[in-house]
Amino acid sequence: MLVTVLAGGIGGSRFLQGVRAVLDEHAGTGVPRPDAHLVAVVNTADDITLFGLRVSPDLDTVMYTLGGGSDTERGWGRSDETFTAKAELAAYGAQPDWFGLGDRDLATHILRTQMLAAGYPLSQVTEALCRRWPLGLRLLPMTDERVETHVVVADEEAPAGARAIHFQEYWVRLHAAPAVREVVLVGIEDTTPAPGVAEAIAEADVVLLAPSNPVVSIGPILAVPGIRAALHRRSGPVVGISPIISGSAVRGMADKLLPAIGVHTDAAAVGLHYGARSGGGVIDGWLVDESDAAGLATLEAAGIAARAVPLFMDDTGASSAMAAAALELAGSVGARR
Ligand code: FO1
Repeated sequence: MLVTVLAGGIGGSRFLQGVRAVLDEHAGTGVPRPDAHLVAVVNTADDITLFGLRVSPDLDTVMYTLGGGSDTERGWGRSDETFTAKAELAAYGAQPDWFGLGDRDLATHILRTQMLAAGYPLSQVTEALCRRWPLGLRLLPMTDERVETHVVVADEEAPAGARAIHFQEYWVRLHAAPAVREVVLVGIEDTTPAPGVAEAIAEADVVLLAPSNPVVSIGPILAVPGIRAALHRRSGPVVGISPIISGSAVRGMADKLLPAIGVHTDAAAVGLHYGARSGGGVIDGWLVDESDAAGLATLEAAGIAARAVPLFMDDTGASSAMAAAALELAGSVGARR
């Protein structure tokens, strides 16, 4: 059974751990499923160049989390991390000093930058880095081409009263506090799906949209020319999981930026935003938390099969149960006519 998951970083990684656990064994028997394959197509629009190094936060978060090398408390970066190099850079007054570049993490960025400079595409760099980490899944960047999410925030001093900043500055330095006028995916129109992505979407028995940020994690993946069409064309089901529980984000700041695209911070509203495949959207099914069951009728009326299940991912057991519920919903939606 092949499952392809479109995912962002932290929320996506927790969900992928659940999907991997469910695919690794027939429900609870402990017997590994030999035919199970899992592919993660991960957002790269968070990527940033710092001190000449190319950093891919979502790819690294999935790689470290699924590979067992992440700091589970922070949710990003390496376990047993130190920040000596970061402190040294700050001592020189070097900017930016607001992004947590860990000493262990630097090894990943140095190798990625070296391989990119040698001409290897991001997908081959990712494949090489993943050889160190036993992921139990295939990790694909959504595209090999460069794309960056920038957000436009109000700024009295700026000429138009607004300025564009890199997503990481908005997310990390400004803690997603400023009101965002617009989210811009710089370069997205010149991207193509990375090798293996279109096939992973076409051939999967099930495609899942992880409970990641719909604007800055799932949104960029859907915006890569060709990926929406691949989702439309596939015969098997596409099922999404709401990143919003009773009006707020499950983890991190998945609710942030929804106002910038005019979507209410509500589980059903996000499902309607993705839209039913029968109506030109990208999903057939949508999982909401039990506390959001009131939205089920609206989703069904829009052609989206909807279920209300516990969606709080406080441990791998919880995310396994969510993954199982998503696969079950996919089974009941079945192949499109
Ligand atoms: N997130 C933070 O809130 N603060 C940081 O200093 C930070 C550093 C960082 C370094 C490497 C990396 O791979 C991720 C890092 N993140 C940090 C997380 C990252 O900004 C976000 O998780 C994603 O970009 C959004 O999903």
